[in-house]
Amino acid sequence: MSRKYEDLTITKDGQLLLKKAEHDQVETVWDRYQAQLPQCGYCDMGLSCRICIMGPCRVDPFGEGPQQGVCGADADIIVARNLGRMIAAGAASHSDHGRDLVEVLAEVAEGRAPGYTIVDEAKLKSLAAEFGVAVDGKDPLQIAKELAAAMQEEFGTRKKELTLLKRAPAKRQDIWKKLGIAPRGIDRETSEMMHRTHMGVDNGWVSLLLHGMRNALSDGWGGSMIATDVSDILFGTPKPAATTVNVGVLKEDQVNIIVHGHNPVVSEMVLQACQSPEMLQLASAKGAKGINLAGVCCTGNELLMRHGVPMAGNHLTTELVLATGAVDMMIVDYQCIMPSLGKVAACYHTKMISTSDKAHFPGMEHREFHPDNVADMARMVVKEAIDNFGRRGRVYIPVEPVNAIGGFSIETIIGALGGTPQPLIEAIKAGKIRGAAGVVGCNNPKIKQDYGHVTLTRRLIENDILVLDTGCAAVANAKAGFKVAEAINYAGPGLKEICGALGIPPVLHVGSCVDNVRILGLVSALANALGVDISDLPVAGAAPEWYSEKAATIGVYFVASGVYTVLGPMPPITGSMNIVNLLTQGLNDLVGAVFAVEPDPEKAAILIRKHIETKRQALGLPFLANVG
Ligand code: BF8
Ligand code: SF4
Repeated sequence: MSRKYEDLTITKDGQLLLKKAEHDQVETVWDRYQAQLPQCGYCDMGLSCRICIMGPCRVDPFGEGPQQGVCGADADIIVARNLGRMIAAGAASHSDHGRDLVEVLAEVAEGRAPGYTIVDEAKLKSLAAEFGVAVDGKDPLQIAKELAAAMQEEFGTRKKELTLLKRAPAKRQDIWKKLGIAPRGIDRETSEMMHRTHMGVDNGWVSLLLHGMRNALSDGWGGSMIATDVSDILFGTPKPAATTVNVGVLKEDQVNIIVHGHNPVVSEMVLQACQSPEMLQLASAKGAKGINLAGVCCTGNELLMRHGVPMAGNHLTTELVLATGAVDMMIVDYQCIMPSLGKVAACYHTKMISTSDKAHFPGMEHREFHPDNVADMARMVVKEAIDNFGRRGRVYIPVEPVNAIGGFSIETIIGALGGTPQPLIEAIKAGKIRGAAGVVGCNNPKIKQDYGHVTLTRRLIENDILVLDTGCAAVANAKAGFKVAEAINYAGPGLKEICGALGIPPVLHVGSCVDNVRILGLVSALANALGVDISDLPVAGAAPEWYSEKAATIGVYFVASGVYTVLGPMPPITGSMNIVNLLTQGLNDLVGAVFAVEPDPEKAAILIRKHIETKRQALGLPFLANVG
């Protein structure tokens, strides 16, 4: 295929490795995307339904063909049901990840998870207190046992509401109660969404979307929040640490192991194994200068945040990183792992290992990791990676890595501010920082890789808007060089002054996708300090290149929490103008925030800046009347 690599990705490593992949006749996500064009217009608009076997059905958007499915569902019902199921899948993914961590915590408490410990005891205790678990006089393992049991309860039916909703400002909690969307149980809301969207249950597009918000909130203030907090308890609450990013983090003279996926349960143990003297000795005996563990996607982000482990790339780089020929092993857990990876790896010497009982892939060897065997399994696979080092062919690592700082948990951000959000509030009030934006989410071959994230972020910081980022957006911004102290030179004068004084970059890496809840934590702290609701703050969210169901769920819980959110790619909703209008306008009356869709990041930046100035004006703060 003849094409310009510059049209597919803004990254130098991506462009060079795409060329290499083409030379090696390796098919990538961009080739497969091309082969799918034109994609189905009905599906694109959300107008096709395959929920039952009277179908599949579709509604004609031009009014000429059928306007109802076999069951009688019209465009509004079909679009709402499809969106509802998308939200349910996203919530289920994050929340199941959270459940896996709670199970590890329970096993640690019982002494059945050798290798894991309680790293952040203070967080264990504060979380236990939130869940009503008495901590005085108890040893940490006993607290962990009771906390894990209390958290497991959250997943089922609690009848009232999730414990962590209390972290939201009181005004926000009231809105959820009034609308009847305060989530009751993490699994319950997902399960109810699947029920409601079965043929012949909920056929009200408004009630379906309201439940969609309840379902998404069960992730944001439930499953994902638990995932982040329990990860911090088990592996440490992140602190700023230097790291490096892009494919250049691979080392020609070392054993390169890549971890991919989301749950740090496996990758943390792989890291320990890579650092063990026994493995380092083995590597040296095989002629390697060391063992270089690097990450991609969110498992990578988890390790980057807590240990400064280098990051080889984000979603669309996951195949290309293998095309370097330098990866001796890729170890995957779950989510966002393209099923093509085994096939790509087969063109090189890379050994592919899948580790989760719930995630199997073609072309990978399956080694199931469980809490009781994980330390042994980690050593075993690292040893295999070392053995594989000698099988390498020619290696192509075409770029130098870029420096970055990660590890901005909310505790760290507040700590950097001197222990209270007040200095940030003062800077916002004075207009030195106009506001803050969360830039989050994926890569998607429909958008030039990283262009959306990097362009939007550049425009925001230029205009004195502090950016917090997560997931693949965070990796994109790190590759672009926005995460070093010197990056204040990209920022506007006010943001430059504040970040310069604090010694932090203008773009703060707050973690993986489940860590978007850290952003919820920060906006709650700001709102509480100001005595307002989240929807009153000069803040916004953006997912400029999103692709996944999880990202859809994050967007919905951001909006339902009061954060105006701009999506790059259009969700499959344009088949129902009722739904488009509700999501982009009507929700303002219900939750005080809406979605906007704007694939052009230059224009998305203007939308966000306008929104932030409007909120500043409403708060009685100095505002700019003419933006854009
Ligand atoms: O959870 S940002 S492509 S890796 S879904 Fe996936 Fe999207 Fe990346 Fe992380 Ni999040
Ligand atoms: Fe068709 Fe209705 Fe079945 Fe959907 S639920 S496939 S619209 S009959």
